[in-house]
Parts: sequence; C-alpha cells; structure tokens
Amino acid sequence: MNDTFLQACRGEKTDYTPIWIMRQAGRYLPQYQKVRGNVTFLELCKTPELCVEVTLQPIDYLGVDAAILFSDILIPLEAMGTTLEFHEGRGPVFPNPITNQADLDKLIIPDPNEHTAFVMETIRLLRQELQVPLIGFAGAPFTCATYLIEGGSSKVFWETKKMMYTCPELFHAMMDKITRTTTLYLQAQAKAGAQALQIFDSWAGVLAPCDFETYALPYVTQIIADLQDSGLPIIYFANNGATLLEMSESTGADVLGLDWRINIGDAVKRLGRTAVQGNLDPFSLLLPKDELKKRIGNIINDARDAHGHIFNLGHGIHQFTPPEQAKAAVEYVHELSCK
Ligand code: 1CP
Repeated sequence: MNDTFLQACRGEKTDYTPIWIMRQAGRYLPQYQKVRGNVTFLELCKTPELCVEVTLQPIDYLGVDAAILFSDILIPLEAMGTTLEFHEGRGPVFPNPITNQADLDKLIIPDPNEHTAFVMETIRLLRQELQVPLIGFAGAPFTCATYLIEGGSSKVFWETKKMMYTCPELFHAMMDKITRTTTLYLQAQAKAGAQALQIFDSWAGVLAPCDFETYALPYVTQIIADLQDSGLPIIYFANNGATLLEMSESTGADVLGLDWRINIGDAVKRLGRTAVQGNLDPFSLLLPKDELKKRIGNIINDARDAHGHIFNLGHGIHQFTPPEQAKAAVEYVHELSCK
C-alpha cells in the first residue's frame, strides 16, 4: 500500500512528493470518453461499476499517489430534491432555481446511505481494488449554493450576491441546510471507506474577504469541526483564494489546496503547520517538456519548508490536455523530489 499521500497530509516527512491531479478522471482521457460514449454523465455517476472503472483509469495510466472518487459536487444537491440536468456543451442546469423560502422548504436533508447509496457503494468497491489512498469529496456550501441559486454555472453570480445582500436570512437558511447535508454526506463517505476528504470551494474567490468571512467561512468551519471524529485528513480548496489564506487556515483543515495565482513558498510562509496541495497552472501542461520539468522543480523547491506538500494542479486538468503530458508531469514530480 502506497500511503505517501496520507503521510504528507499529516505533515510527516515523505520519501518523495506525492501527486494526484485535480479532475484526473475525465474528458482528457480517451479511456474515459469510451465509457462516456455509452451513458450520460448522470448515468455514469449513478453506476458504481462504471465509477470504479473511470476512477481507476488515471491511477493505472498516470501513476498518481491518490485516487479521487468519481462523482460530482452536484450529486448531493440533486439528492436534496432538486432537478439536475447536464446539457452537452453547457454544463449543469437546475431548471428550478431556489428563489424564495417556499423553494427552500421543499428541499430535504437526505440520508446519504439511502439517496446516494451508489456513491457509498462505489467507495466500498474501490477500497477492494486500490493500492493508493482514496479521497472522498463534496462541494463547499457557498459553491453548492451558487448552482442552486443561479440554476447552473455562472460568471458574475448576480442572483447569488443579490440573495446574500437583499435576503440574508434566506441565504443563511439555505447555507445551513446545505451544510447539514454536506456533513452527513462526508461522514457517510468516511464510514464507507474514504481515507481523506476534500471540500471544493471553486467559487470562493468571487467573494470580497469580508463577505467570505460572513457568508461562506462559518459553514465550512462547521463541517470540518463535525468531521473531526472521523480522524481523516481534511483538504479545503478555495479556488482563487490567495487573499483568503489565513481565513481558510482558520477552518481547521489539515491541508489547504492552492491555485496557481500565488507562489507556493509565499503561501507556506503565511501558514502555520497546515500542509499544502498544489499548485501548477493546469495550462503549464502544454509547455515543452523541459520547461514543464523546470516549473515543477521550482514548485517543489519553493514548497521545501512546507509541513507536508502534495503536488497537484492549481485547478482541474483541461479537457484538451494531451494525456502524455500529465503522465510526464507525474514522473517529473517523483524524480525531482526523490530524496
Ligand atoms: O461530460 C462529462 O463527461 C462531464 C464532465 C464532468 C466530469 C468528468 C463533470 C461535469 N464533472 C466531472 C467529474 C468531477 N467533478 C469530479 C471527479 C473526477 C476527478 O476529479 O477525477 C470532481 C472531483 C468534480 C468536482 C466538481 N464538479 C467541481 C469542483 C472542482 C472544480 O473543478 O472546481 C465543480 C465546480 C463541479 C461542477 C461541474 N461538473 C461538471 C461541470 C461541467 C461542472 C460545472 C463547472 C462550472 O460551473 O464551470
């Protein structure tokens, strides 16, 4: 069993820097496209045998040091009683966005073992197959809320901020419901066999620091406090969150995910004993191999004083990335960090 990733999460010394790649199972891999050719994305997410297959694809091909459950942050939101659709080329759509208290009252706090049994089954099956640790995950409440309020992806988050500023009670009530759902969902993943848990706050960076503190931070902090009993390392990734670093650390997360907009060494200097994960720009995978290798070496060197470093991209791998560039990146991380 390779548990270098878990050692780094705990801030222990490792023989080399472990790496996994955000969104490592997905559209850039022809193996994934083949599976996806026969089913819709939601069918894939709800079929444990297929989820196992696509989770394992990058482990075998890339040689990464951790697996991440194949699912989506929107799955537990559908379990709350919303309608979720994926439109080809447009992404996720919630045709009935939450606009008022009556909409919110219709949402339930689902029993994860009943309403998302397929996720727990995928985790149990994966644990029988894997030789590397398995990361479970969920979206952070703020990021989840944006999809429910906007009715899908957004660029400016008009409806979300409108609700925050003009109907704060409704916004907070909604965050509370998502928070309770997320805590139960992650606790169930831990019980099913996940060995680390990552909370994705993909849109945290659209908030002013004072708004992050009021509208997002307390809910992530609550979830992490309620997960302490699981004993698992918790990774919090606030995308575009360089200005939110100290507040992100205050959540009590064991590891902070970093995007590429900050120098990883500067981030380490601002943190206490929290481990870091990141932070190569996903588009750097397009660089010629010698330049890619140099960048990877710089990140490893800049992170040398970290209390645990897990190499990763600063955000998800782009769907048109040549897979062999990702494979080369994994090899370079292992080679350059080997002590
Ligand atoms: O067409 C397809 O096959 C669907 C593409 C796809 C995939 C492969 C989506 C749609 N989700 C996923 C899987 C997924 N999503 C994983 C597991 C794969 C892995 O990491 O190996 C994970 C961890 C996620 C998490 C996720 N989903 C996030 C957080 C991470 C991030 O990238 O910021 C977010 C924001 C989503 C929402 C989502 N899922 C899919 C789309 C197109 C979107 C919308 C993104 C947006 O609003 O811009």
